[in-house]
Amino acid sequence: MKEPEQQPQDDSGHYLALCGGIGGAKLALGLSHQLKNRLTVAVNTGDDFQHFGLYISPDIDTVIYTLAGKNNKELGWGLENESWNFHNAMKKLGQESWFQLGDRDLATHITRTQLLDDGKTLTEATHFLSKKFCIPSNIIPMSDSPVRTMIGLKGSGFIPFQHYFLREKCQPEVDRFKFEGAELASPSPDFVSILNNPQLKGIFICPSNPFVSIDPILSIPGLREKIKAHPAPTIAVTPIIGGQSVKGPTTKMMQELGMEQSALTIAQNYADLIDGFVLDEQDANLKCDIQKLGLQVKLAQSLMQSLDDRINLARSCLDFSRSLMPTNSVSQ
Ligand code: FO1
Repeated sequence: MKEPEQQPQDDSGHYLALCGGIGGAKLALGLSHQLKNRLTVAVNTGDDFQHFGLYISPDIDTVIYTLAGKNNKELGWGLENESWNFHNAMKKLGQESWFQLGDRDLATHITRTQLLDDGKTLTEATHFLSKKFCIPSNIIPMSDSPVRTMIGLKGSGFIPFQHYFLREKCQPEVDRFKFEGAELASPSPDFVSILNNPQLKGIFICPSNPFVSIDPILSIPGLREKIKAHPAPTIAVTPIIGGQSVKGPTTKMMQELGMEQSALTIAQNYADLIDGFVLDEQDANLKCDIQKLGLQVKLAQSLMQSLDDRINLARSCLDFSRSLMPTNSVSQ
């Protein structure tokens, strides 16, 4: 007989996770497993762009596919059991091939583009796709307005995120970032309502790249202040273990920006926003320095290789969050 699923002790209250792509989505999956419809995942849309006339929202796709258990486990992005006939046919026609669109994945982009062309918002399109993938948690874009992450190259100008990330394979040296359109953007409607919901019991910053996954979310006017002022604990989970990013260019960027490549730098980056920091057990030697920033620290096994790892880290985060909740607002 299947073991009954272990539930968090406190089964009321809602939680919010701020999330980028692959690394963040792993924790979002663990949280979704525990919280189901009591979780809202606000996703970075700074990577969004148009390709072959289609609106692509890479981090939303990664979060939807991951929470549906249908992500491509080898690639980390895209759908499982993918085929590449469209991509190969386009290549034969001499089309750009640095950004691969799988045959099954294409259905997502065509559907999203159609919904947007029909006048739906990105929130509505994301909701439609999440429901089709039977996801119980609420996945929302950070904003319905365009905010585009632009990467500043050393000694040169800015290029769009996907050009840096895939076409240039993160090779150029970076020295600044900007989030085009942020000043005119507002948080998506569900983002505003969850932050105004008295049932919101905890906010998590997933282990995503702080510069190009979380900062675009926090660049939306008023959000940082709203999160800061919220009584629910805000907890960041380290994307760095033993001085290395688990995936992606986080530590390469830190080095190019002249920052020490450690979890301590990440904690310093978020210090004015968060109450607690989840540090990998391997980095226990940094605990005191992070506490000196005025933060509570939880040591955890933060490398998420299996589904159990994702669920265990989510449980640690939820326990930590509950322990930081002001006593008079712990839900019954
Ligand atoms: N990542 C890659 O490494 N190569 C690709 O060709 C690629 C295509 C792609 C298509 C749709 C999609 O939703 C995501 C895709 N990604 C691809 C992932 C994505 O570009 C990045 O992982 C994120 O933007 C960074 O979080």
